[in-house]
Parts: sequence; structure tokens; C-alpha cells
Amino acid sequence: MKKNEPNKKTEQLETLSTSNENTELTTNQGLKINNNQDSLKAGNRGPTLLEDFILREKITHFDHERIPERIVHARGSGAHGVFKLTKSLGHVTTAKFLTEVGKETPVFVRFSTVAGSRGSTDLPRDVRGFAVKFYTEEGNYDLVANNMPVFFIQDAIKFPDLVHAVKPEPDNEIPQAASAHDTFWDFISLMPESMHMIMWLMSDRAIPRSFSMMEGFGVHSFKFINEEGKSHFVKFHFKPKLGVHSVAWDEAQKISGVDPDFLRRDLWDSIENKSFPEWEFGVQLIPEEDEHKFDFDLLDPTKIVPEEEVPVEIVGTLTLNKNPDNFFAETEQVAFHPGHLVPGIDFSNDPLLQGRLFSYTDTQLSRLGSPNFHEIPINRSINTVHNNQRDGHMRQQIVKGKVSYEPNSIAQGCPFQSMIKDGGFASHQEKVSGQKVRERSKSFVDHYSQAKLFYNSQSTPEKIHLQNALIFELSKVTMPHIRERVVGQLTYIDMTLAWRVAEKLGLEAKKLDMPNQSIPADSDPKDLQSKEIEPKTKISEALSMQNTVKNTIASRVIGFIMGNGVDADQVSQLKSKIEEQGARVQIIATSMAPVKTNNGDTLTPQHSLTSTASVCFDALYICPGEDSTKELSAPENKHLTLHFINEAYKHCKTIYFGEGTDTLYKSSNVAYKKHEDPAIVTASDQNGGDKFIKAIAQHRVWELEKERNS
Ligand code: HDE
Repeated sequence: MKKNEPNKKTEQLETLSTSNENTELTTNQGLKINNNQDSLKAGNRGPTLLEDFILREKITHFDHERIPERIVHARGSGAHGVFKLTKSLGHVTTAKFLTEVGKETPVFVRFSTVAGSRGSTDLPRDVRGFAVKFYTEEGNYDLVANNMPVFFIQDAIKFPDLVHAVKPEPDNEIPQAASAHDTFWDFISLMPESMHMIMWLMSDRAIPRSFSMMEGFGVHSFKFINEEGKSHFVKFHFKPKLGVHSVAWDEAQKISGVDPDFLRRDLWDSIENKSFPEWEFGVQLIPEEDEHKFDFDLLDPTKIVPEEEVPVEIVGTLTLNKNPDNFFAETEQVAFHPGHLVPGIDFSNDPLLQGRLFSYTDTQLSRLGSPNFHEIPINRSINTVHNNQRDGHMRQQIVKGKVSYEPNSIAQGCPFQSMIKDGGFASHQEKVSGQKVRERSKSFVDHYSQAKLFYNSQSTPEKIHLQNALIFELSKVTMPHIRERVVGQLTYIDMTLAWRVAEKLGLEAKKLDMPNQSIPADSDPKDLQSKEIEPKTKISEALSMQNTVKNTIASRVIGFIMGNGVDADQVSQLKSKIEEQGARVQIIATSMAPVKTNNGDTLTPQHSLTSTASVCFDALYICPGEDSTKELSAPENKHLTLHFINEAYKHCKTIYFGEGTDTLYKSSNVAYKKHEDPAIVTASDQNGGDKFIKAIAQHRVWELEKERNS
């Protein structure tokens, strides 16, 4: 199957969808409507009649258009695609989509933020959901993942507390889609188990440049079961082929105003432009007998398995190649559930995962309103469903015959249960025994070693960003005792980090005596101190975005700033070069009027200097041509042009000054800096176009941030 050929799921959706092309307007009963402009009245200036069933039907339907938004992950964007297996996992699982090399499985993926409402911005500081529905021939398998590999809490019973703490505060419903407020940090400061996740959340991973530049993680340990019934623990990973990249926090805040749909638009446009987002899919496998070989508990969702200890084996590719036809029908109504399993995959006893298994069905019942949510087209399995469940709100399947029970003889026992060898699901026969207790295992008690591992593994610019994120967030906290407690937590991760944050908050970095309910009362206080980590895991290269893929400009958006008289040939040459590599060029002019080039042609701008901002672009080309520069430097345009350039510069982006743009170069901040800067290209550079492209592929010169901003 080629990338955007229809697959079994898209065919199914096709047969279930309609188009309004070449049709006449009808009521919901199929009656053709003759007047959709006026309601039925007693005289053309008289009262509207109750008998106007057309008006009532239309307005009633409209009144009920909204469904409750998701309690968390309300803001989301989705796309269809395909998962292709490149390496068999037949030795560890029977799941067919993971054992037959070359097999292509249709998928639907929904990315989301966690805290904000459905209409909130795409770029708050937040975790991103990365939920994948695999429409396998053995039924739907959902991998309801995030872009961070750990979670805030260890036990599901704390989830409502966490979410209440991060959501807008209940008295005034402020702030929207932001963790920078009292209740969130109050909760966090009392939950040392959240510290590892806080390191991820304060890192740039929380402000991704694109959904296609995020990793995906299953978070929990799951289990694979093979034909012999033997189990392996498994951690799931998606690694983006474009690398993991982020925007700057200052940029994120501005994008939230200029284009709150930034990531949604990027996903949509990339797919429309056939720059299909792609990930490698990989697994970390741990034989059951090695369960206790680590210095953390595999069931603890606040821990990663460092890739240096268990490498990620790449076994497949996930490609998103089709935008939804209808946002509500697909992206809004899709219902994920970590309990949607296929044979060969099972849960572990991670207490967070166990709680999720209850939550997701329950939430769909209130959100989608009926136990028949599996019949909504986007949620349907590509296998026909056969069982004796019946009726309920909005039932769509019409099951023929008298029988809706089992055992039965009238329908020859059908539908009958399947043998394991024929694909019948059987839970892994794990031996379980224990006292019935409300208690946390002592093996969950080390909350700092991996927080420290993450922090230590960051590059210097990443550490600075993380530190500034903490300063930003905690400066918004109004209650001093909360700030103090968070700083106290940081002292267990890194003293310099704690000092720097404390200094900006006007505090001293003091260690805490940590009263915490989640720590067993009889635990040894020294367990609460940050344990020294074995040298081999002190740094994990995989945790730093500095070491990510930087060899492509695919899906980047490059702004070409120009005025009339721009050099047509040079513009068109660089444009083709950039587009050949899968990036997009957008013209920014002084107005939306067509730009006249030096050879008399015209170019249509997508933006004017006032309708967009530098934060929406990955790099800028100040297009060549003296007349063009004159126009951009005219009194009414100069400050806008320079603001564009200076802001892109501040955000460590690549800028190319073409021939004849010297006056702009000289008046910008760029000219004042005297250091070597590989991301500034000028007309005097040989092969300027190639240098430009190479620099864009590096994403940003974060290492020059200080110099560029001084
Ligand atoms: Fe979720 N989570 N979650 N979660 N979650 C939901 O389900 C919940 C957790 C994740 O695009 C809800 O359908 C509990 C971890 C994603 O539709 C809800 C707990 C991870 C999405 C829910 C967790 C996730 C959700 C809200 C702790 C990463 C969006 C709407 C016990 C592995 C899926 C819905 C989409 C959505 C409950 C923790 C990922 C309320 C109780 C850990 C990606 O059921």
C-alpha cells in the first residue's frame, strides 16, 4: 500500500460518510426544503408559528451540537495513517500487527495538551497526549501515550487531585491552560514523586515545535505474551524522524496570541503538503525474570528504563498521511482506552495503569453519552463486531434474529467463544498473591535519582531553559511558602539549580524535612535523600534534545520577506531548493497586494508584515534586490521589518540576508554582534543557499542564545 492509498479503515469510513456535493437541502427526515431563509410566520411581519417544524428541527439540532469536552486532553488534533512493521516481534508476542513483517495497519492518532479547554492555545507549557488507535485485524489496539515517558503520580487515586490542582482554580476559573499558579505548585511541592516529571515539564519538551517533532512514550510497563505464554515487560517508544525540537518559551507565549492553532495547522499543512509526519516505533524488552534487576521498580510510572541499560529496538514506522474529513466526527469523537487490547499484549500491575483501565470507559459514557460509542465510525473496529450486547442510546448495528444470549441453541450457539489458538484473548496467567492493603511499595520511594539523571543529561542551554521555566512558573505563585517548598524539593535534584531559582524568587535554597503522605511511615529517611546514581547511568544521552536528529528541513516554514522589485531568479531558485527538501516557503510582503518582481512577474504574498510575526517561521530570507530593500526600509515598514529580523535573531533562528539587503542587515541587531554565528548567512557567503538550508536543519543555535540576547 502506498502512503496515501485508502486502507481498510479509510474504506470503511468512506462507506459510512456522505458528501453534500450536488445535493439539495433536506430535513433530517429527508424532506426537500424549499425555503431556508425565512421562518414560517402569520403574515410577513407577524409572529412565528409553532408548527414550523423545519425551524424547530434546525434550531434543536444546533442547541445540542456540543458534547462535554474531555476532562483532560480536551484540546486535540488528529490524523489518519499507517503503521508498518519492519521487524518481527514474534519471539515475544502473538499480536499479529507486530509479528508479520511488512504488514500495514491503519491508525488514527490524536495529539493533545492536557490542562486547557477545547478552545485553548496549542502552545502552553504542558504534556502532550500522543494517542494511537491501531485498527488491527484482531480488533482495535490503543496505545494512549504521552510525549513524556513518566508521570506526575504513582497511583491512580491521586489523579483527580493532580488534575484539580492544575486546572483553572475553582473560585475564578483562572488561569486557562497553564500550570503557573498556586494550586498546581502547592500540590507538586507536597508530592516528591512528581519531581522527575517536573523536570520534563519544565524542559523544552513541553513546548514542541511540531507534533511531528515529539517523541511518544507508553509510560507504563506493559506486557508482551508469546505463543508459549511467556511474558516480557515492554516499554513503547515513538521516535520522530524529524528529530525532537522545541520553540523558545518567549516564542510559545507569542505564538499563543498570533496563531493559537500553530501545532494543529502545522500538522494539517504538513499532511496536505505531503510532508508526512513519521516516527520509528520501538520497544524496550525486559524478560519477566529480570523484573527486579533494576534500581527502581518497573511498575513505577515515575521511572524510565534508561536506554543505555535497555536499548530501544526499532520494529516499525508510523506515518500520518491523511487529514480527517470532519473534525468533530473523527478527532472529537474518537475514544481511546488503554484497555483496548489485542492477544499478545497485556497490562502490568502499575497502579496508575490499573486505575486508567476503569477511567476511560467511564469517561466515554459521559462524554459520548452511550455505551454504543464503539459504533461511531472512527471508533469501529475493522472486524465486524459480534456479541449479544443490544439496545442503548443511538444503537446503529441492526443484528438480525431472535437470539441475544449465550448459551443458545436457536442460533447454533453463535456467536461462540474463540479458542486461544484461533485468536481468542486470554489474560496472562500471572501468579498474584498478597495481603489486601492500601499501601505503596517501598520500591517506589526514590523520587530524586531519575529527576537528577534527567537534569544532569541536559545540555547547558537546556538546563538554562529549564531553570528559567521554573523561575517563570514559581514567580506566578503568590504564596511564598509554596515557592519555598518547591525550591526545597529542587535541592534534592541539583543544588545549583535550586540556588539559581531561589535567587530569582528572593529566597534561600533550604532543604526540606519532608512530610509526605505517600511515603510509608516506616521508610528510612535516608531513602528520601537523592541517591547517587551509578556512573553508567549518571547521564543518558537519549534524554537531551541536543543529541536529536538534525539532518532535515522537511515541514519547516521559511519566511521570504520581500518588497516590489525583488530579484525573481534568486527567489525562485532558493524556493525550489527549499521545497525540494520538503519545507514550505511563505512570502511576507509589506501588504497583501501582489509583489512585482524585477522581471515584471508578480508573486502573491501569504502574509503581510502586520498579519503575521517572526514566531510563526523557522527561518527568514531577506530577499535580494535593492528596490525591495528600499521598500522594506521605508519609514512605514522599517520598524516592522527590523522587528521581524531582530525577534527571529533573538529566538536563535537562521537568517539569510540576500544581495542588496545590506542596509537592513546593518540596522538590525545582527550586525552589532561580533561572534561567529553559523546561522547568519549573507550575500558574501559562497553557496549561501546551501549554508542556509544546513543551518535550518540544525533547528536553532541555542548555544548562542546568550550572545544573541546580550
Ligand atoms: Fe489519561 N485520561 N488518565 N493518561 N489520557 C484521558 O480519557 C486518566 C494518563 C492520556 O486523545 C481521559 O477519553 C487517569 C497517563 C491521553 O482522546 C480520562 C489517569 C497517560 C489522553 C483519562 C490517566 C495518559 C488521555 C479524558 C491516571 C500517558 C487523551 C478523556 C490513573 C500514558 C486521549 C478520555 C485522546 C485522556 C484518565 C493518566 C494519556 C479522563 C484516571 C499516565 C493521551 O479517562
